[in-house]
Amino acid sequence: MKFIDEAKLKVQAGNGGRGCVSFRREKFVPFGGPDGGDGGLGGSVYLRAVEGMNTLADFRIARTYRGQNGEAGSGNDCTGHGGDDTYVNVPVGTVVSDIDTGETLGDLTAEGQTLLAARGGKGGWGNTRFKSSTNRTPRKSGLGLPGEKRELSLELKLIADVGLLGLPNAGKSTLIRAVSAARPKVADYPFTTLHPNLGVVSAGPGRSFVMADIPGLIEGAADGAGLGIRFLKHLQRTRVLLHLVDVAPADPAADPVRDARMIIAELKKFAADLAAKERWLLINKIDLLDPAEAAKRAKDIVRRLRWKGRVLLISGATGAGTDELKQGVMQYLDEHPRVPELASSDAGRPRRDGGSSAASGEAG
Ligand SMILES: Nc1nc2c(ncn2[C@@H]2O[C@H](COP(=O)(O)OP(=O)(O)OP(=O)(O)O)[C@@H](O)[C@H]2O)c(=O)[nH]1
Ligand SMILES: [Mg+2]
Repeated sequence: MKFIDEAKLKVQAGNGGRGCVSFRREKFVPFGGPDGGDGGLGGSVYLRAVEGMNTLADFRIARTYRGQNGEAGSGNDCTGHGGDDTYVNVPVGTVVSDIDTGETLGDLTAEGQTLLAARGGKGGWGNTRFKSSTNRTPRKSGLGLPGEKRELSLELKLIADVGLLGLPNAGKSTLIRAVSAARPKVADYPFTTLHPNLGVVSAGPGRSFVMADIPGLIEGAADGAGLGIRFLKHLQRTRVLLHLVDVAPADPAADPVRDARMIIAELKKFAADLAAKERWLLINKIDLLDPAEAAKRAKDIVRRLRWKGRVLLISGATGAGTDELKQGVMQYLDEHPRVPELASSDAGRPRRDGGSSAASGEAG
């Protein structure tokens, strides 16, 4: 399925039903009085995060999701039936904002989490409600209130624990294939990977984490070169970045240290928070050299980069060093639990100002 991480949609909650004007008419009950019931509540529209959806492709065609209208009230003090709510499924990791105000309404980060996107209109009052000592035969009733209407933008930021970073051909997809069941394409040309892939890495019984493989970065990515930095946002929710460096690049002119610096520079240009994240250096493809030579080159890379963080020598092709990597990452994740970015109570409570009047026009 096509990978899409930005989309727009409209939500329109149901209108409240109108109130009823009716009088009690019954044998032996003269002047029965008003008995018109209230209108029913309009159905609301909710967004709901579901597991197993990894793209916003379903929203490629912008459409309006509507709640059902409430039914009108009726005689004998019967309140109208409320309209059904509508649930729109979105992938876990979807950030929802209101296009008109630019306000972020919520961030659906957990399976089953819901967000009230448009509140249904209240039903109008039936004439029973208008009776008073001076007016015992009110012929008045309320119209239902219109349901809220909004235009929303959705942005998917995949939720992974670990992100892979590196030049095209650094071996990112090969590594995720080696440690998880994800099967992204691997080939010896740049930009084999065109969109992010997620894989679940098992590090022992009942212990696992999610790894994200994204397209390679090249110099000028922050300005749009190659596939640009469009996919870096999918690394923003990770807790560890694994920076892959090819220890023996095929191109003799390539300098792994210069390239690694370039990647770090692009990362900084994209977002400070991403550059400040825990980052480990993975010296990859060590199977191409004999162990002594690989160790020597790795030492040289670390020294020239003045790398202070964790360094691991691995080979995605043979699997060398990947067990240590899995265990190391798992331990780090255990020691650094995820901090919720947005309080989950924010979700499900959209802005109230001007909302229920829903007078805001349907833009664009
Ligand atoms: N010898 C050896 N070759 C590797 C290793 N890892 C990857 N390769 C080769 O390097 C080439 C690129 O590998 P990919 O996994 O597609 O690289 P990538 O980083 O995902 O590249 P993009 O998707 O283009 O960004 C392929 O020909 C792989 O077979 C390794 O550990 N050892
Ligand atoms: Mg790849």
